Amino acid sequence: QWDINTVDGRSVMVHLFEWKWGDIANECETFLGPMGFGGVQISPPTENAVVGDRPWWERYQPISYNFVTRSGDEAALADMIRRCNAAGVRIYPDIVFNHMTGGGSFLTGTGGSTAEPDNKQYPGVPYGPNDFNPTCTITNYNDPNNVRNCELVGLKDLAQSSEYVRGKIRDMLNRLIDMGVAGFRVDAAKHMWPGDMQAILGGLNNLNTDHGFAAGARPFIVQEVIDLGGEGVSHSEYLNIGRITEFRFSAEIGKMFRGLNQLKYLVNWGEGWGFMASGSALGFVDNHDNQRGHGAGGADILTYKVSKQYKMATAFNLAHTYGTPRMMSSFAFDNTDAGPPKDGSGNTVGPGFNADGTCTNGWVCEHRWRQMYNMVGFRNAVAGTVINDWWDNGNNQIAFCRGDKGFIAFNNEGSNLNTNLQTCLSAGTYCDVISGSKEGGSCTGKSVTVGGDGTANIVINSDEDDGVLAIHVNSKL
Ligand code: AAO
Repeated sequence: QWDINTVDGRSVMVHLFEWKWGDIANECETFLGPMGFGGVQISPPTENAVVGDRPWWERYQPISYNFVTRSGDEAALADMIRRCNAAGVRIYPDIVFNHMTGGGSFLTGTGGSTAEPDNKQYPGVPYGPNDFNPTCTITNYNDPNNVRNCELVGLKDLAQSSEYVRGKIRDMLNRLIDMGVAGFRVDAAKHMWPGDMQAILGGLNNLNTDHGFAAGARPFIVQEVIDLGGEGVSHSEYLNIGRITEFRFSAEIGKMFRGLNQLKYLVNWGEGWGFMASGSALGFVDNHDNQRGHGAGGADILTYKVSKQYKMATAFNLAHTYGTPRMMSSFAFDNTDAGPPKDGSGNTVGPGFNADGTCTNGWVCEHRWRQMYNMVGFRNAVAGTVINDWWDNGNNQIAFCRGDKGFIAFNNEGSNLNTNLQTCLSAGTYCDVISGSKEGGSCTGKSVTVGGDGTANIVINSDEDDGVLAIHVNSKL
């Protein structure tokens, strides 16, 4: 439940937030597979309540366990999972089972199911009043009972202690496993009792061998537990269930590359910073909540809007050994409630693509930025190595090797980096995969010449588009 179950040689998950299933299937075949991505976190597949102006967060208001949302119906979901698996890209649905939708006397869902939240009636599952905890509101994050037995922002709180409720949730997850998913993000895990989650998740099927998973493989689990310390619920209560979102990673990496901390302190990034053990953690720069001020992390979180620092932070995440990394891929927004680009009927309008591969129609597609997808290649190339030959200038210029397979340097200072550094690579000329790509036999960006002693002159000027330089065995010219 800690292994992301990627195919050999791949390791990076990208969250294609609010993408439609058909678009993800195409993306797996034409881009993610060829670029070496390991998997995709998808938005919740279960039917949700339709909310007024179609905010993104309506997806977190389940109305039934039918697989029909603005991303597509069950047939499209199954087709996407099959095509992505065939392209070597795994699928991890975001799953909401802490609660059902709140918000009114009568609501209709994206698949036509109805609900009476005020009466706790959800005939589409079906759930009735006895399947929920008594009504109360989460008001005190220091009180685990309040956090787990009361309603998060008015969302009706399911009683996962009930065998009936556990069975309904387990059946829904098993349907997805049988369709070929590789695991799940468990939404609002902090708001459920670990024992109840264990009871539900322990009963899941093994992954479906028809989709290329090893016999006996268990679904990957990443639990959303926001724990920046000092609250009544600790992430440590969830360590035996699966991985956990390390929110301190997101908060601290944001401060770091915003210049509120010095890069030299990254030397012991990870457990050395008091983070949870690497094997328990999912590391991320931003997520769909904190990129827009929801959840935790505040104003220091880096997003696509601060692109130079964001690319540096992402490159660091992908170059580092701590945790399993997840990359965010967004639609552009100013209004923090705004849902994905839509047509006059409220249907999601998926991305189009420019000649250079970047996205149109209001989609940011960070994962299609050269600096991002080339770091996926870097991470795949250095798999199995450790971090060695750390260098820093005492401030905000750092560099390190990944065994004899890769080398990366960062400059977050107002002055240039221009130094001879040990790259740990064999002699030759390498293409910096940040400023360009290796195409045919040549490099569209900066070239780095490594001498027989492994050293090279590394230059990152402070006025360059990117404050990072990365070379690896597969970028040798
Ligand atoms: C919407 C409306 C509501 C309405 C509701 C029902 O916005 O006004 O009442 O519908 O009709 C998403 C949106 C919500 C939305 C919801 C349902 O974010 O705005 O409500 O869909 O449509 C907590 C949870 C965490 C949750 C996070 C947003 O612990 O699980 O809030 N994230 C997930 C999803 C998220 C989704 C849901 C859960 C619900 O990723 O997209 O909500 O399915 C503290 C606690 C955190 C807590 C935050 C925010 O954090 O520690 O656990 O997160 O507060 O309440 C510093 C502290 C940090 C603190 C933070 C904020 O950073 O260090 O600990 O400040 O105070």
